[in-house]
Amino acid sequence: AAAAYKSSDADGAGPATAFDNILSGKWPSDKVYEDDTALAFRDINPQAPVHVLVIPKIRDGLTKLSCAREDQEALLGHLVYVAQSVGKKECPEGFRLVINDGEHGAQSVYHLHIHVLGGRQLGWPPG
Ligand code: DGP
Repeated sequence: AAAAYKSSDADGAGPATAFDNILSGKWPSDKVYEDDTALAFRDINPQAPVHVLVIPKIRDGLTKLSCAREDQEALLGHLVYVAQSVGKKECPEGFRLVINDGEHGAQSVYHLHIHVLGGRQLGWPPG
């Protein structure tokens, strides 16, 4: 069974985000995958026909990728694994994973998330 999310899981490293409300069930989300440590749901403002966000259920300091600690390597690997499984299933012709980090990375929600984008031909480089 998936571990229940508690609002006290949010640490002092950053304010609560919209994703806390999704994890607690306060706000609805279109979930595509869930396990003990990861949740995947559709982005509210999709930039492609498939646009899914993969997040850790417990932020534990991961406001952004560059806050990662060495003891979180396995969790990061798991999130990438979940992201590729969503991409492979929903975008058989290919997809892109994106992690925006900080201001220049155009990050807006400070709870680590991997964007899974696909369902159309994507351009390169991104803006
Ligand atoms: P980023 O710029 O990388 O921090 O992307 C944050 C993404 O989160 C952005 O594409 C919109 C999405 N988002 C923000 N709030 C919500 C929400 O309440 N629900 C869902 N499903 N997505 C959200």
